[in-house]
Amino acid sequence: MKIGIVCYPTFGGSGVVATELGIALAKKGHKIHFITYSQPTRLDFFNENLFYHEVDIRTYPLFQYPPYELALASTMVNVIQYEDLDLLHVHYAIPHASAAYMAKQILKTEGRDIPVITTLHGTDITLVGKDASYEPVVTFSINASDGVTAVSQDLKEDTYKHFKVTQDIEVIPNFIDLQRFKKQKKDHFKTAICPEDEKLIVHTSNFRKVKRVEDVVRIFHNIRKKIKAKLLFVGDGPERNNIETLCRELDISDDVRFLGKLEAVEEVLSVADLFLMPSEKESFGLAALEAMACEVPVISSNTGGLPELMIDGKTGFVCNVGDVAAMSKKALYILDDNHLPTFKAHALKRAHDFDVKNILPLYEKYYIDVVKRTRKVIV
Ligand code: GMT
Repeated sequence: MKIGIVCYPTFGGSGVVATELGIALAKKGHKIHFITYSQPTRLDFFNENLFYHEVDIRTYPLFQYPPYELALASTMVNVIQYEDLDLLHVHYAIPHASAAYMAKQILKTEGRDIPVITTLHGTDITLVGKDASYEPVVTFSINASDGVTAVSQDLKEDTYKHFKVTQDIEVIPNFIDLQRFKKQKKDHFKTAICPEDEKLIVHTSNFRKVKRVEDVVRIFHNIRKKIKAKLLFVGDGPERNNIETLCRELDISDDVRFLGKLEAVEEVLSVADLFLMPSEKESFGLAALEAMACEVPVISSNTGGLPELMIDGKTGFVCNVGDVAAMSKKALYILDDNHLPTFKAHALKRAHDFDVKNILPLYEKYYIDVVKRTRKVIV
């Protein structure tokens, strides 16, 4: 098939999932056209089936806000027409689903009905989307899509709870490329970070409030009272300064390192003993799955789709949001050398359930179903 993929090209989970999906589809022979405002982070190599179309946003002194959605819709129209796409798959409802609706209507006037699939990723529903400033457009554009998927059952239920959605929502969970995300031999890195064989704890995120990064610091502080440990932060974002201040106040800065927006996160995960994800809300928790694929057990909150990914007591533990005491106690249990190898093995085993090989066919089948039920050409 010839498929257009629209996403945020940055480090966020939705952009990662969209890019990895496009790459996996291209490897199976589909022609994949990415339409974004800059090159997606993980799209940094040549493949004959992968194409990239940059949205050109022209500004003008009159525009206090450049009209990105219009530029995006126009690029969609051009790519769909000139590349003769069979399907448009947009990731993250705002503003991709509404821009897709506009593109679809424009193309209808020219006799083409392009099927549009919207994948909901989480914050487009649970945070930003349900805000009154976006809600009517989000509701409308979800209902106007030809197909809608959500990355967890919880997100599907949240969508029905917060929006008057009449569409069926198909749950297709996120996935992982186990060729890339696997434990690599990085002993030199472990020795450099943990010269005294300390246990290594890792957190990766965009450091937004919703991630509760402060809980990560407090859990680590409790762990370190009992055993030798180091904490690595991967990523960056608005909470970074507060977190650094808290580390100083708790006098743990020497054991905490901020690595910034690392692309090769799997190298860090390869030497980690525990991953912390205490989020307020998490529709799926892709970063936790990446950790599990690298044989790292996870302590997470019990919010959103995390209980669908984690197996409590096996792949790690699932605790109430904000229960730092329980998370600290359970972290120490996992990090005990008598327990750690079993948790690591269970984490890897669970990650295999989300192997791209298992999930990709679900998308392909869904694409075919949606294309079949959408008339391609209006006569
Ligand atoms: O977590 C974020 O703030 C980024 C956000 C995004 O849209 O990129 O992530 C969401 O989508 C990911 C991919 O489907 C999910 O794994 C994350 O759980 C989800 N984040 C939230 O629900 C907060």
